Amino acid sequence: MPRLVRVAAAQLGPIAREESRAAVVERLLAMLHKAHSFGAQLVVYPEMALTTFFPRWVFDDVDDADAFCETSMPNPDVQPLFDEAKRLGIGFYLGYGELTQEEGRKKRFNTSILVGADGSIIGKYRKVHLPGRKDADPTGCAGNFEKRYYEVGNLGFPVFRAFDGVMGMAICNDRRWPETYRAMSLQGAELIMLGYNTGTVKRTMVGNAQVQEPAHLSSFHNHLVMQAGAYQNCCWVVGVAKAGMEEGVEFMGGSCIIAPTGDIVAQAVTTADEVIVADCDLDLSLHNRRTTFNFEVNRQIQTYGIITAQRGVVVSV
Ligand code: CDV
Repeated sequence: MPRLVRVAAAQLGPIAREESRAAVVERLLAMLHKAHSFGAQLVVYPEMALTTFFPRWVFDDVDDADAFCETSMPNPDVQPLFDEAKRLGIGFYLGYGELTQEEGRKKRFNTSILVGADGSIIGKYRKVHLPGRKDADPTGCAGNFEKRYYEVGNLGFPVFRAFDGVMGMAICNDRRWPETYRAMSLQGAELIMLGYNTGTVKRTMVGNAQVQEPAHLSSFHNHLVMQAGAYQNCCWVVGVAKAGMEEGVEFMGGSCIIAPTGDIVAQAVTTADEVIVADCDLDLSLHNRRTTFNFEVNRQIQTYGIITAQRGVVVSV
């Protein structure tokens, strides 16, 4: 009997700064209903799916970020999503900014949760690989200041037994790091959900000149890293965008569902609210897990120590 999970990727179009949580939740509900009409059992929403992507801005007072974060989950604004998903018997992944008190002080995390079909929170993940800068960028190239507002996630890369398999979560920039997928696949992850907010334009300074990355590369890299992560780790990857022109920044779409073969089996075609679905056979990974990527037989862990022993490159001559 194959372990089939019908998964929906619920891509969001832009969220304006003044758009209320209640209005956004209405949009999430509309997509939940569409996903239900497609027979989905699990819906994956993007990173920071309740508000605009505020870390594009440098607030002089970092505490201005609090207004974009949730102090409890569910809370009255989000409760309708929990209630309706439970009524329909659908689980979901939801990304949001989290504001919490830990170790006697205020902390913010870029967080996602996995909610079961019964409406209970199965697990939480806090983004590990925070991109961007802490301080304003005098060159004007930077468009992401997550390090200014968020702490590095302190929950590791946990996996959760749910939906007849082993589920993992990641958030946006995490998808570019092979360690993300491997840390979860070593715990048996069979399906990794990740939401993202990714600009289509990347600029850097070369000498005194601003240089722009060729336009096609951002969406190429988006799929490249997720397809490689899926294939090398024998797991499904569901990558879901917040897309379109949001507060003057163009976010890429390209939300997709990727099989353990590395194949994209469903892909969004718009940069607006859009639902795509795929039947994810969690047993599809078994062949590779037993052959090429039989970790137990083939990993040479005695040679990998450097990966956790040092952060950056050391060139010895
Ligand atoms: N939200 C993100 O994590 N965005 C990063 C950008 C800044 C590179 C990403 O990896 O898509």
